[in-house]
Amino acid sequence: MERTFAIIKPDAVAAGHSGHIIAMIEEAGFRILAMRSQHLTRAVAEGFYAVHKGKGFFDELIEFMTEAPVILLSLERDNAVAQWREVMGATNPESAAPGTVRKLYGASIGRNASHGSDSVENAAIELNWFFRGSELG
Ligand code: FUP
Repeated sequence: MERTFAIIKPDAVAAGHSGHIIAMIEEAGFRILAMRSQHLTRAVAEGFYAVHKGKGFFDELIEFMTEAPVILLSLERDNAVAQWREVMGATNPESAAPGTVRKLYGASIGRNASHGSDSVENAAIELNWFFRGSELG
């Protein structure tokens, strides 16, 4: 079993798509270990995306991620990191496969409806950034 970290981003939550995205997660065989809604502060969003600090899209990314509440999830299944990235689709919704979260609900590379960790190592870091050990079981 493997764990990954997911965010249903402000655009998808505000548009009322979180229910369907959670259903997609469950239909793809993930167990939801932890889940909550949170309106990210600038400090939390900047810390989470620290790796992108200095890039041209950073300020826009932080504005977007703090504009409305998100849903944070800890997900478990075999090969969870790669499997969730497959359900999400490519970063840019234009290139995402049909039926993926980003194809269905993303508007642009910036406003792309969801986040997923890109490695098992980063999943552990990101889960620890948002959840207490006692919440993760
Ligand atoms: P991903 O792992 O698919 O979330 O993509 P990245 O880690 O490359 O990017 C993180 C977030 O930065 C994306 F979800 C959206 C934003 N981004 C942009 O806005 N423009 C870019 O050119 C690249 C990323």
